[in-house]
Amino acid sequence: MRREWRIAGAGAAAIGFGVVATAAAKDVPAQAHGGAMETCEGARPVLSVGDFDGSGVVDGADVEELAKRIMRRDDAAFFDVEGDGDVDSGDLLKVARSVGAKSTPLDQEIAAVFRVTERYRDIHNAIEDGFIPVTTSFQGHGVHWGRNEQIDTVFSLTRPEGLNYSEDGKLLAVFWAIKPDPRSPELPPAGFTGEEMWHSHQKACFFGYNEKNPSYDFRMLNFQECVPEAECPEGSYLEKFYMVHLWLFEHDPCGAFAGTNPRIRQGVPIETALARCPAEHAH
Ligand SMILES: [Ca+2]
Ligand SMILES: [Ca+2]
Repeated sequence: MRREWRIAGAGAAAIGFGVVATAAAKDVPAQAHGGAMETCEGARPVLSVGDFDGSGVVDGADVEELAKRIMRRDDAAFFDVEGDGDVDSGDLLKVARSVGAKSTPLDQEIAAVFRVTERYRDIHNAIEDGFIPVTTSFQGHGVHWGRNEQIDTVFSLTRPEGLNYSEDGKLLAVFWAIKPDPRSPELPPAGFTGEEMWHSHQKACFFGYNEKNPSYDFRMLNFQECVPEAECPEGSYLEKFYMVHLWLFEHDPCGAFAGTNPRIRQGVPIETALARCPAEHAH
């Protein structure tokens, strides 16, 4: 288990991330409008009420937890019940006023995901659990990290397939990637309760992905859709998969399950992943 820790802790990768982050943030113009980087307005909190522990109701424990987070200057979008991009006294007031309010099944599912993924805010824990970078850094996404194993047709709420990190290793989101069920390949997985937010990727090639000898440098990786299987290195090709993000850590003004996050400006334009697709292909 310590093998991968050693790679991550070796210094080169971690220092490299920081350098790239600075350069990319300066040099790459932000795409503020249209396409994958649309601008969104209005408050869209992750949770409908501040039942952070998923007990079913907003209670004193939730107020106390939020107060602690504010003291620690924790900025996880999960705690931003106002959905305005900050975790502050406004959120605390809102939660304190809503004590007694019941959370939805979706709120409780999201809280369960937060409980199991918060430890990945330390990227070394992700590496220890077998996550490796699988794409380069994309605007609106960051770097996708996946578990070093084959994805399957099963949605597991508390065992997500992947994590989105910024170029300098800040956890942004959690994602699930699921192969189509052969019995109903045109339908996305059932997933969360009462949400339709899956998108699909076709003929996807993860260039540079090497399950046995992974690279921890996202700059060595690329991801493209609409690639003929014969042109994709063995073990790096997926005919089709469904995917959904959950922006638990980096506030997404387009919603907790939005396909992209306009606040993530660093990285290459996501459109480059679709360069080989027919023009009508929508991300
Ligand atoms: Ca609670
Ligand atoms: Ca807030």
